[in-house]
Amino acid sequence: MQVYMDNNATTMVDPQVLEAMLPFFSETYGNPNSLHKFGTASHPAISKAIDQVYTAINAADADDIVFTSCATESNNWVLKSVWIDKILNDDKNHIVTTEIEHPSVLSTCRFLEEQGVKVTYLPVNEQGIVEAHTVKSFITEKTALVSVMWANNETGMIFPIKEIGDICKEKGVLFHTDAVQAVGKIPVDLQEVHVDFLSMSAHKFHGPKGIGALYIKNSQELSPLLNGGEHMGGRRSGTLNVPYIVGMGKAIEIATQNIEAKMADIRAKRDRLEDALLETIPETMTVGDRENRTPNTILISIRGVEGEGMLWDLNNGQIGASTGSACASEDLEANTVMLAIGADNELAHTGIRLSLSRFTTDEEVDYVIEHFKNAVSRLRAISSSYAKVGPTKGGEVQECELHHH
Ligand code: 7TS
Repeated sequence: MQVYMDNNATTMVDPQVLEAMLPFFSETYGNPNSLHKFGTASHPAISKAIDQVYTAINAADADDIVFTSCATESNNWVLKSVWIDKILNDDKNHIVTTEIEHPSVLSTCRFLEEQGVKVTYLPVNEQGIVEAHTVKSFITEKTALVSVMWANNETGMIFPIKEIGDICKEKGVLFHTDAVQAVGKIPVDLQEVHVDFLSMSAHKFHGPKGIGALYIKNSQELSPLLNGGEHMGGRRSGTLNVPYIVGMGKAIEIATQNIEAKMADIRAKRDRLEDALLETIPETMTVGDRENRTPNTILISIRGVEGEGMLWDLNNGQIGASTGSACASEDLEANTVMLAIGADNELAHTGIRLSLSRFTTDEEVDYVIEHFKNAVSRLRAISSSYAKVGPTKGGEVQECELHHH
């Protein structure tokens, strides 16, 4: 048995999505900008995909959606273009974000700091989120943009986006949210929530990699990141990737259809897995209230067990998991989100992220529970830090600064 439990890193392409994409490689392959039939033949499929995307997030208008190559591009676009439009060409100089954004936001902010922009990185509370009043207290006259993720990739914790959106609207500050981990996992309704810019990525909801989108409220002014041949109305140049656009449309439609039922199903499996691990393995804890987490995510910490050792053991057992985000897993650093929420350095080296999908089965959950328990026993038996400290409280789950169940 092989079990993929790393769906926050990427997901498998749904076979129905692949099927929808296939005709657009070698049959309907014309450049949509061409005036002949080969080109125009793809127009209905592109329009349909745009409709599928804007409907899925309940945006007001098809014109509010622009396809990009990935969420990294969408995030770079918003941050760099707000810098150009509002900071270089206006009198603002400040961006508010959080300490635990994805690197595509954080490293862009660091780049902007080198250009002289002031950036506030808000710390998260012990639940791993930033509260709306904290955001409010850091907005000044000079603030051009607030950028706060909808849900965190490592913990699954959901940020108070509605409240933050209301504050930004009231203060007249642009609001961007990286909703990569929210779209397709939890309801995202842009009639309920005020957002100026929202980033998303198809490969997180069973679409292909290398295609994303940016929602731009009321298709407002935002300088292009890529200048070129006036594709997408000049907002994002580059020949449209028709098969991937079609795939993204199909994927978001499927992911958001009956989302409540899909969520309940994944949540039931996730909770069963989480309960089993917490109940049967002493001194483990998970980060953040379940009710306020995306229903597929667990970030579990196992005292005395290095995350990398655990990943290696799981990998030997044909289980794919992560210590945090795959983007950062090449360096053996402590989990930054766990540090941010107040874990000590030792605990922050023990985080394992398990992320399920709608394709995860009960048999897979059973297999992971069994293998996980055995892996922890094996690794604790050879762990110097665990031997030194030893099981505390006679093997009871230990109280500590992190939340546990
Ligand atoms: N934003 C968030 C919140 C993400 O989780 C990711 C990918 C991205 C942006 C980048 O998206 P892309 O379309 O450019 O690929 N996150 C992860 C992860 O958690 N583990 O591997 C990749």
